[in-house]
Amino acid sequence: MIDEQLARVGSPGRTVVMGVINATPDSFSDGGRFASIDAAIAHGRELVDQGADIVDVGGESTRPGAGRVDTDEELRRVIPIIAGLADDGIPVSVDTTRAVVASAAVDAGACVINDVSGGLADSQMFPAVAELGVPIVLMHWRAPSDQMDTFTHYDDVVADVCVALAKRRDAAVEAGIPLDRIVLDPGLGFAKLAHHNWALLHELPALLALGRPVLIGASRKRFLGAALSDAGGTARDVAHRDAATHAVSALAAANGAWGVRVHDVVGTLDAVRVAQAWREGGTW
Ligand code: PMM
Repeated sequence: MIDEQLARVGSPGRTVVMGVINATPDSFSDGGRFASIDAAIAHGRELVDQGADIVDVGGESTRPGAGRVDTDEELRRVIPIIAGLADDGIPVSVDTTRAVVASAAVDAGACVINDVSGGLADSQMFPAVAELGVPIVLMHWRAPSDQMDTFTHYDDVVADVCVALAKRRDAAVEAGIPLDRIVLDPGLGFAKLAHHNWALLHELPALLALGRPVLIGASRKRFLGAALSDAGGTARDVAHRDAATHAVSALAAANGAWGVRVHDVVGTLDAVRVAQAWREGGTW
């Protein structure tokens, strides 16, 4: 079952396309904060014009090795962008591991919390989200970004991730978040080597068997670059990974993913629409 609020985002009759807005220092490096906020809001509108169902706004980089930003800075980065997009009626999720940021984001108009730590980074996250009454994405996470590359040992990555996600799902329910407001995400690239990511994609049905919608975030990630290495073994650079991202989105959609989190919406929307037509097999 899908909660009414999640259904607002999540029932376009195909896999949901979540467009990414990273309000991180790189995006603030040119021309000052206000210009960047305006640019981020404009980019969010563009993603929706291109067909994104929801825009995910994050103010803290989660790339491997990244350090933390303080709470006030995270709030300064994301809240004006969320408010600007929500004022336009755009569904917005906030990519945060902090309960206070989640609460401020919902006050500013966000309608989904995307917590890459699955509630582990902040013990107040689940109680806050239970109170806020919004859906939450629980991603598989083992350690903060500056440590996660040392947490890549799994006995059986698919089984281990499923068990860990089931625990987070149950802990969220225990804290008062209704089961039908929970989305699960295997956390591709988070404390995972390339072969772990592929195993998780290959075994998407095992994740779906946890009984909740599944979000897949593969967009432009390192493991795609590695899969597209040239004859000399050099990985494909990040600027040329969108076709691979589209392929993953199509396959994820064809295999039952609820949503895909991507930077490039245009090609992704085509991919998930093709997957949907394929799944339906001409029965419309
Ligand atoms: N990946 C990143 C950030 N947030 N959220 C979810 N739910 N799933 C993900 O896979 C995910 C995420 C890191 O990717 P980026 O730096 O390219 O945004």
